[in-house]
Amino acid sequence: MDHLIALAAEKIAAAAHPVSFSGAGLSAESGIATFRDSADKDALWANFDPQKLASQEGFIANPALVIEWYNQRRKTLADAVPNMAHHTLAAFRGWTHITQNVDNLLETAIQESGADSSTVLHLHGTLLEDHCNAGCGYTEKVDLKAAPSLRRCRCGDYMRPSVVWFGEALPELVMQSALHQTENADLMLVVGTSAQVYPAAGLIDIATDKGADVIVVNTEASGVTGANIVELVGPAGEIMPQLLRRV
Ligand code: BJW
Ligand code: ZN
Repeated sequence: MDHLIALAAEKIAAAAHPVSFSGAGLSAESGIATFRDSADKDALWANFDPQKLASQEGFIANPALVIEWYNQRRKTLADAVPNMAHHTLAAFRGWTHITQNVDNLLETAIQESGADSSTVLHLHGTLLEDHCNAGCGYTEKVDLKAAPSLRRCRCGDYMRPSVVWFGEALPELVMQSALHQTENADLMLVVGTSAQVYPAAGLIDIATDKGADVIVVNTEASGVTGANIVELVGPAGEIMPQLLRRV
């Protein structure tokens, strides 16, 4: 493992346009449940049906249930703090951070380090905001500790979390920016994602296909090999600080 960390650190130090691409595993050590980590007994999709809770059909069938489920997750997030993996990404100054996560822990870590957190691109939206389900354009910031129950927008339709459900398009400008950054990247650090959900996971394919170095940090080995891929197996909160020390 030590030689792999050294190799990955060498690649990071040499990169001119590095980006990170993260998923739920990045926030797992902050107490935020993953979706489909087989080692995580609290993994969300092991205990809840994604079609009922993270789809337009599910919301229409039982909007109050969906809002209450998101509000529970918001309460957990309100008490969570960034872990060493977030702090390590924050220390990589000048990077673009593409994330599938709907929490704000990476921004918090970046702000705590004194840097500008607008470099974080949220492909699947955020728990910190609601918008009108009819798409009238109305949005509201949400207090994580006191998120409102099911309520209506001023246009009459329901308000909902500003996250991307299955079957919905990713925010267009964010996706465009992530694509642009990935196409220009010479290194992608992939942290804590099962890379099963598209189009987000397609960014890893783009980076790999164009010959960028790809460093994967995950508790489970993916088995993917290639000349440009370095896989670091273990908890991100332990591996990432080791990487940083070597860069
Ligand atoms: C650690 C660790 C530690 C643990 N350290 N590592 C068939 C084939 C291909 C595609 C499709 C298909 N059928 C349907 C689709 C499309 C669908 C899709 O990809 N489905 C797949 C599941 C098959 N995609 C969509 O529907 C997307 N939209 C779309 O395609 O739109 C088309 C369209 C175009 C134009 C107009 C209209 C429509 C939208 C996808 C939205 C995903 N939404 C969610 C929920 C967000 C809201 C919420 O939070 O509730 O996003 S689902 C969930 O998965 C969430 C995540 O961001 C996303 C990715 O999960 P992630 O982050 O990878 O987490 P896990 O749990 O899967 O993995 C964690 C990893 O961490 C594991 O590998 C662990 O080992 C590791 N780990 N602890 C390091 N400490
Ligand atoms: Zn509205």
